Amino acid sequence: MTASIESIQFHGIEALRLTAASGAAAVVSLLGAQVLSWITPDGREQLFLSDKAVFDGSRSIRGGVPVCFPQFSGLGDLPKHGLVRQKPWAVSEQACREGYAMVCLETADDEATRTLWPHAFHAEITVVLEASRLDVELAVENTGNASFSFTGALHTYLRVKEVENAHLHGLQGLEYRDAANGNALRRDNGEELVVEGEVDRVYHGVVKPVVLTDSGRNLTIVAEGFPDTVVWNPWETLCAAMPDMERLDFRYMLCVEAAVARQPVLLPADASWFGRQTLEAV
Ligand code: TA6
Repeated sequence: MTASIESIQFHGIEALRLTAASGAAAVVSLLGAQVLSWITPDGREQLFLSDKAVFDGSRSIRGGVPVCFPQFSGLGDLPKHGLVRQKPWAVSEQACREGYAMVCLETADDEATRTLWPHAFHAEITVVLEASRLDVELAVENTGNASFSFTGALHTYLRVKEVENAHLHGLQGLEYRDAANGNALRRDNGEELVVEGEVDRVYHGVVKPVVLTDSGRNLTIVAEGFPDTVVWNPWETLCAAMPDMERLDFRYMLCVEAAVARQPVLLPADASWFGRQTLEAV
């Protein structure tokens, strides 16, 4: 099998399907530059995508890897998670080489973004699919003539068979902001994180890989350029209140997000920044 990229319609929107020589496949939508599916060579879907997700651009697509920029969550006055989740992005590059497939999508400031955030920027998402591995990279360039600062995230929704049986390793000893408990600053003393209720944590200074173990599957999650890792599961009550989630969907998802949240990035004019999240099924 050779690697390939084809244009497809996915839930009625424009998207690209990437296939790697290993048999792995991924779908990336132009709306939001969002990875919506990632299937490893064993045929297993690794990402959660809600059956009630909305694809008409009126809200962000619930699942996959939403891109949050220039604001993570409610860390500022902008709409939650920033300005680019519901934006149409354009394909700027695509290539298949030596068994892997790669696409780049780009967007920039426009009248709508400048009304809310008066800065000139260029943003690019690069997705590389290779063997059992998926890389998603966000690059931001300040194309204006004054500095700006931003926060952001790759808000990855991982699919799990049963969240209570999933274990996250690699966060022990780290400090986190507990958004589910009044934003208290705490330290994680547990050997592993098992989700048994609402979890909404921003872990700081994550340098080691985080490993998700779930029904016989190990997924290694490595971030570069993103110093924070967010772990989110809305649990029963919040999930039931979300119009684009099924009542029991909280059991089948766990967000492990590569984020820059605690310390915003200060980007001078003409400067660039990038951050990457690498997921690898092992
Ligand atoms: O990243 C975690 C978080 O900020 C949670 O607080 C939760 O609200 C989630 O993102 C989803 O946000 P959304 O705007 O997509 O509903």
